[in-house]
Amino acid sequence: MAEPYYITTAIHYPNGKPHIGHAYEMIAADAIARFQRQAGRDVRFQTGTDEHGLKMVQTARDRGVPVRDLADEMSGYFSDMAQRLNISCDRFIRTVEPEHYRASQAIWQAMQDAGDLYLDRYEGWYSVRDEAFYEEKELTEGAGGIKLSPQGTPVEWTAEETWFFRLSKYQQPLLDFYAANPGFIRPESRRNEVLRFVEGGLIDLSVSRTSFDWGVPVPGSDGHVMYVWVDALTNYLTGTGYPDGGELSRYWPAASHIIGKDIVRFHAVYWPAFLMSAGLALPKEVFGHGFVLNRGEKMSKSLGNVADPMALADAFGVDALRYFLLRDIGWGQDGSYSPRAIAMRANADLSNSFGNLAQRTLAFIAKNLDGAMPGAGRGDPADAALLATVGEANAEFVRLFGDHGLTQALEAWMRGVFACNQYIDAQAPWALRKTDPERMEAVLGTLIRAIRLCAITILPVVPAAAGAMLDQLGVEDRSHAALADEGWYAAHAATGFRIASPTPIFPRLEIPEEEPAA
Ligand code: ME8
Repeated sequence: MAEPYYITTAIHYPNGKPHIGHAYEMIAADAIARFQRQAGRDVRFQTGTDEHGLKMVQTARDRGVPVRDLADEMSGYFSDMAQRLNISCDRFIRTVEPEHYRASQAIWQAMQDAGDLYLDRYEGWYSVRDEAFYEEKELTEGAGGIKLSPQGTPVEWTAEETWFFRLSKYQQPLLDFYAANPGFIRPESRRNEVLRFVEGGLIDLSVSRTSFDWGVPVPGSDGHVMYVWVDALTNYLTGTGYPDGGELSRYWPAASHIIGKDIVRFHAVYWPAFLMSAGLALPKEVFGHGFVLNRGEKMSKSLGNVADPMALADAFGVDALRYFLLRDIGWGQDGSYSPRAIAMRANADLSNSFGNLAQRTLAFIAKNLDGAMPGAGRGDPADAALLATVGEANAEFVRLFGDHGLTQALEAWMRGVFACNQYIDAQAPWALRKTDPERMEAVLGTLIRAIRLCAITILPVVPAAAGAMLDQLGVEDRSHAALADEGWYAAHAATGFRIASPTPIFPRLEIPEEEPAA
């Protein structure tokens, strides 16, 4: 049986249309999901929308629409985006689903049965934008004396009777858990932040609200809805059939929660504490990625400086956008994007290097060999040397990508592509056609082998384009195991497969002018 691998993104607030940060998170998680499928794991991949909470209520009020209508409309934009960006999720979850209410009420009940919930009066600071409670000592003062959260969002004083979760009780169990599971919070910098926060002491957490009703009702407590983060985090369990069990329950605990750095505390502190309380297994890993910045500034729906990922996909193509985000924004760090940077990166690596390599080789074979797979010809040590270099580069990709080195993995992959381009220029098969056709066959055969390896390797990042390239080559098995299949070429040639005249896979993009500084 293949090892289950459950990967999730955060579920996104649909209080506005998705921005490039949301696209980034979905794309990265999708690439990892695809990679794990190639590695032979039994992957389950979930994304979705987080539709309750005060922020949704306030946005709906401002727009003068019922909150459910707002949620339905906006959630649709997120699922459309997932489709457009080729996100291979098995489930797009919405927290308004009845099944999710049941799961949230079940975990609540389990925490209550554990004696971890009690009623008390809450008085403290709340940020609607973050949907988070903060302690006085965490706040800073902004312009005009307004108090700001550590995320820089305004906080307001709230006072109401609420349910509390005994978070304080879990301080030591959490610290013990982090110590025993050093890979639980990644990257290292986020782990250190969390350790400092928990070591500083945990106070009990307010987990219900009475001032509005847009949320999951607290079982047996009229007038209370769950604090949005309780229900939001539970989406990961809902997706595995909790509390009923069943076939999907094999996916719990999750292998990886992919989330942004601003919500690490919820995933690495509150979530494992809730799960411990409910007697459930803890996820294996929480990865806090960095932020996509627009000219060095944070983007958010509330700030209104968002980039529309759909427009970028239309302008440059989905695969160019996917490749850029994973290649140019160091995985785990913040990074900036601009339309110009996307086009430059896509042209340099995809069109001019990889695409051009494949196009030149396949078109030449289609034209001069009538598409037949080149024969063995006359080999040369340069051929084996190229295949060794490409093999190592791709093996390095697999090693790095499997351990969250996404950006470095792409650099390693490019080294293989670069070696192919050097080889094709040095061997110049077009010249050999007249002078040494036997040698030409060996060169072209070597290139086909190398291109196949590079295309299989890069498939999780640019699935449509690399998939089309593998179609042109007639490659069926696209798994990691296929990378080690030395017999593929001979077996494929023996089928009589012919390469058709190829259409370019990575169009060269027009480079936009740099936009003037704002
Ligand atoms: O936090 N760059 O939802 P959200 C990269 N509903 N990632 C970004 C980003 C940016 N500029 N802006 C946001 C929520 N993100 C909750 C999550 S999970 C149980 C509930 C990331 O719509 C952000 O870090 O505000 C988060 O991981 C995700 O997008 C959704 O953010």
